[in-house]
Amino acid sequence: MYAGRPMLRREDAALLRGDARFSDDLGAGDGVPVEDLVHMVVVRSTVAHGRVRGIDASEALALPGTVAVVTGADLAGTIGPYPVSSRDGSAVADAPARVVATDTVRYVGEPVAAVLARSRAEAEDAAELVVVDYEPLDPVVTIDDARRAGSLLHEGVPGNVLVTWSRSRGDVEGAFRSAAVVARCRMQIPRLAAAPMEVRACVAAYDAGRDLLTLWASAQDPWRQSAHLAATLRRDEDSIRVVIPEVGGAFGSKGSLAPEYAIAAWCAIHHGRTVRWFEDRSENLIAAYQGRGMEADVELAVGAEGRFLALRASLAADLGAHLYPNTPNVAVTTCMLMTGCYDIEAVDVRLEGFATNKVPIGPYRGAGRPEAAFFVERVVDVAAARSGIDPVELRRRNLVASDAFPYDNGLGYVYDSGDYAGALDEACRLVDYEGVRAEQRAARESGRLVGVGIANYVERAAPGGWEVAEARLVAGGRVVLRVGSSAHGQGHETTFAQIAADALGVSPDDVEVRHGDSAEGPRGVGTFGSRSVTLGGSATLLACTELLARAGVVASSLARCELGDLDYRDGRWFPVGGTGDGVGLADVAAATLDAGEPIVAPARFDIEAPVFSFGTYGAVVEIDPETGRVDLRRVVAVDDAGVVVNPLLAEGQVVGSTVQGVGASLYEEVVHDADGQPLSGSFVSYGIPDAPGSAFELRTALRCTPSPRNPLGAKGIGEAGSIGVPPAVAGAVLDALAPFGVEHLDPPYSPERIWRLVRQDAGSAERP
Ligand code: MCN
Repeated sequence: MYAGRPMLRREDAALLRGDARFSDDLGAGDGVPVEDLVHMVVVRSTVAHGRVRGIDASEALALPGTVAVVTGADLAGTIGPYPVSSRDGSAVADAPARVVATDTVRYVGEPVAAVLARSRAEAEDAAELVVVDYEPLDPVVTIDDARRAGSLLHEGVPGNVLVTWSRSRGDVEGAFRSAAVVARCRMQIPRLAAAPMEVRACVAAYDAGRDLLTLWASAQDPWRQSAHLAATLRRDEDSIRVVIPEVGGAFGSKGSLAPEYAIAAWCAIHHGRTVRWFEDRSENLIAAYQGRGMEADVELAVGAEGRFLALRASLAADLGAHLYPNTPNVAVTTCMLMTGCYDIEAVDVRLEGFATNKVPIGPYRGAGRPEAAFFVERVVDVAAARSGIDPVELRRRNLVASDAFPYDNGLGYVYDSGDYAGALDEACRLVDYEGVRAEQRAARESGRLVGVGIANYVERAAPGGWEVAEARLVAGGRVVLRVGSSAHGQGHETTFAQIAADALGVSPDDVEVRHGDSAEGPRGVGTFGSRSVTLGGSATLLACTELLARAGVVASSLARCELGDLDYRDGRWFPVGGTGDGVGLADVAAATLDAGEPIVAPARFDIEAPVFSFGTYGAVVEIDPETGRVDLRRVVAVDDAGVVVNPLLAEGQVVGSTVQGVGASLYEEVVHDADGQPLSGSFVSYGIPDAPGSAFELRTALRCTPSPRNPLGAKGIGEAGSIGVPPAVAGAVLDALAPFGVEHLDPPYSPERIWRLVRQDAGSAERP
């Protein structure tokens, strides 16, 4: 068996040698027509809310290098809005994102025009000379601004409410009336930027003779790019080819088509030139869709024995200027996970998603689940403090029991399988819970602030219903596997080859994995929501099983016997009990290729419902009361993703997502001023963890509770740390600050935020 082995990534050699090709590296050798290539720079709104009175491009056009300036007026009529769907019972207003602003701009950074020029430098110079005349409108910057509705972003969207969702089960009011303790917590999670190492980049070319648009793009998969291109450019998907080269990280932020890619594609078609675009870091931080940005008011009713009787939550999301295809889904996912890992009979959850004058929200690693885990785990910590029950003990008393699956959480999800108590116990052991508590008692006596936090999470993984794979037997008995999932750092080529090798009884080296070209292989769904192994891996298993069945029929005819008289081992069929060389996959390949009837086995795997990964995270911190600096000493990550195909890569996913979770906890926050101007447009003002900031001790463990919903028994793990870390670190920080009587503090836990809190409290303590 290759599944279960910690195999090294076959992808790494090219990356480490610098041979990998990213979107901005592509040239003639990659099939890009470069003879008539132009560079594009996007002119962006400098105001958060305003009317476009006019655009003067005359000076830009007068520069010798300028090829064209296109504005909303040029695009109007030939470019449409994004398709937006409502899911899981949400009500969604009619405010789809546009590719380019025409009359009104709704966020700083929104594209208003684009310049094409011979070189990037000339395009940048020309873009500076495009003069846009704005009539300023009142900006709606915060959720409170949106609620007040003094200024409306969209005609026909009263109260700036873009999305609503609600669901309840049981007697919530009665449970609160009979509660021994009620915990209430009001929380805010700031917007975050995905900040992938490679920013967004694309090349668009148009072959007028074949009416074929080709887009090479840094994106998570070709399928959503081509679907969104078809919708926005009003073209048939058959006349679009999307190729995804190597991608330097996406973390959810390259799922929907970037408006800039659509503009580049439009320019390629209408100007007959190959168009190259890439953004700089500031554009990425300002104009790529962002994540999180939610507020919550959560109450938990706790009975006399420490049992959770009911949870009531009112959530508000800062969705930004308009809706990308998956903007509504993120906040709805949060709502649907608001009971977390706990068995809570009565529940009531409501959501309002507001339009604000900021770049739209979309998925960012975790996409709705970090918000839910944070909101639930924080209110549980507050309940523990108010009821005087140890936070671990309170959690243990309320977990969904291992024999209660499938478990209906009352909010629209049915969890498939779990051993929540097992994960909690292991995390407590790894974090040395009792030892840290003892250290904390001693530390407090000498004025040191040590804290430990424990947080459970459950994660809806593998959404989207289905995925495809196609296995093809090629010369030499090798197998080419085309998968609908498209890796952008996860290591699918290694992992899927392991699954295929087991199904085919060959070595992973005999399997070549291909993905990322919409012109090749069956149409798939893509990579997001930690779905690829569960869905794409299962489709791979089905395709390879089918290939082997068809190859066996050919092998039996080559061996001139019944298939039942053959044994299959290591890529060869042998007569049962017989000796000799038998017939190999290579012989079958030769025979079928000679006959012009290659064996091609496509498969589609449909899943009845998503799978639910889970785990427990722990964190230990020490806070310097003089400076407010949080020293993150230890993080423990106990994750259960069912059957894991490659434990090395799965652990890599945990490490990466943990560091991102630490960023969300300690450093990261998109900030706007009162006019809606972004103040975090560079890595100077938007902090992400650096090497010293990632030097905490990390202890990981993978547990295995198989999912009954797919033949591999797998669940997703690609987002685990982003979900589990923030509530664990929050718990540890607030635990350290317990002597100051603080129940809750919003992230990020910057030195300034903590220093202010400690000082305030010290001040009040000194007052008579
Ligand atoms: N794996 C496994 N067994 C399982 C589950 C996962 O061995 N049961 C391993 C496999 O090696 C697989 C990897 O973990 O390649 C991730 O698999 P999975 O959990 O199925 O998630 P996806 O492949 O669908 O990846 C999506 C997920 C998401 S949603 C984000 S966001 C994310 C992430 O993956 N963005 C990433 N990881 C990233 N890693 C990199 N380097 N770059 C990103 O942009």
